[in-house]
Amino acid sequence: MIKTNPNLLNTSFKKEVFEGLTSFPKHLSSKYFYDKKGDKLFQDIMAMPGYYLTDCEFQILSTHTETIGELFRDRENGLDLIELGAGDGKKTKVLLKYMVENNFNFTYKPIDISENAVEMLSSNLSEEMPRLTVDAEVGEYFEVLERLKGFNKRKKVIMFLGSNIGNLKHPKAIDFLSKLKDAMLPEDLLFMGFDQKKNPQTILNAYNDETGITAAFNKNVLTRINRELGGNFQVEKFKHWEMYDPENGTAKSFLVATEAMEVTVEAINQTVNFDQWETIHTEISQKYDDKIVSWLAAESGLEIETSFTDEKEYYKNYLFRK
Ligand code: AVI
Repeated sequence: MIKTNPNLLNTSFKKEVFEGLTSFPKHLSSKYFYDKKGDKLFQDIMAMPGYYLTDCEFQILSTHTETIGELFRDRENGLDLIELGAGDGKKTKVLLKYMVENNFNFTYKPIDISENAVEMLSSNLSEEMPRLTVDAEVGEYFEVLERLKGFNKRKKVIMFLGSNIGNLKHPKAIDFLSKLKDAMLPEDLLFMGFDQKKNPQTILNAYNDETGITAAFNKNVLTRINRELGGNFQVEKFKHWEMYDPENGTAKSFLVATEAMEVTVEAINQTVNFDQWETIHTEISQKYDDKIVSWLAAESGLEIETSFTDEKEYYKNYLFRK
């Protein structure tokens, strides 16, 4: 059984779309990329050769499975392995398999904002790993964090992979990490992926593929507004634009209006005007180095216990304690 919070999404979607489209400059949150179509597009992104993040993290988890697994283990009372933003769980399965085969006493608790992703993962896991205990939940991270506090009966290991933290600006990331810290006990662990700074061209290529998958993913927020909030965006009149600032490590995605237009969104009772070349900022994908991660950890009251990287040192997984 998957638990869903009924008052999720629709009201906050409406509110945030109103706020974002009536601001200057305009913005929309990337968390609204993810509906059924957006989930599928993100799967396709993860399979693109240029989107190196997935392969790098998969390589880290596959190379260091035993070391990571044994750091997680509690032989006395077992543990709850809580994964935020679990997605399709492809990378986590390597660890789960090790833990099941080595008789860990644990429950896997995947949490994702996408009901569709959580359902697919749960049914897939029950087929692939029938001995695994899965207790899945649909929810937004910040709201789920509150509930994590009630989870204090045995060791918790919280996982947040995919450099999902990179979709938050630093102040929000610190807020998020601080809330995770508040939900943790001294024996609990936090295991997170952080995409690293690297050749700016490699980063730009990852977010600007020639096949147009990332563009379609970015534009999916407009398609959702059309369908769910009665909008009439002419999606093809927007151009996906990516930029990367190597100084601060921030990649930014935009939708740029290729001509002046008027868009109506019924649910928010608004007609929104676009000048030609006006932008909607939709996503940040922050890139890190050890200094930035240490700073984020210190600001949030966390300590880095250890870290793991891939062959090319494109990506790192850090293990934190409070
Ligand atoms: C989910 N998140 C970490 C991805 C990223 O790299 O920022 C989303 C994404 N956006 C474009 N490509 C992938």
